[in-house]
Amino acid sequence: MTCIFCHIIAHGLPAEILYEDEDLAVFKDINPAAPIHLLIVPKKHIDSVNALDEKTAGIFAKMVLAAKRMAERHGIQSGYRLMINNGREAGQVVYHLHMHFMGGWGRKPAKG
Ligand code: DGP
Repeated sequence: MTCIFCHIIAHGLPAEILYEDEDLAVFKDINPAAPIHLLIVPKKHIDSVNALDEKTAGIFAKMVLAAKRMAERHGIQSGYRLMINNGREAGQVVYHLHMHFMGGWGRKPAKG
């Protein structure tokens, strides 16, 4: 298994996993670009949006619903950003489909 996200999903590599079901895992991005930066990742290995087809595209709706749940859990329904990099020119680095969930800009930083 060479895919880093497959390793995380299989609990073979550490990650802060916030949510998991039979189809998806959600874990914190190791290099956050927002106060809350999560990755919403299908458990089945799919390289990218380019690799989706009629049979597998249903996962996309589940990813968006997971994002909605994460926004509710973090209390940031007022604003969050969902982003998918597809392909090298767009900056995709990890070739296991994932949606970036970013938000929390309006939150006060924790004290201490
Ligand atoms: P992208 O450019 O869309 O392929 O984004 C890949 C993201 O994955 C990037 O923001 C950093 C994150 N990432 C890479 N390796 C790891 C890792 O081992 N653990 C975690 N939690 N995130 C990772």
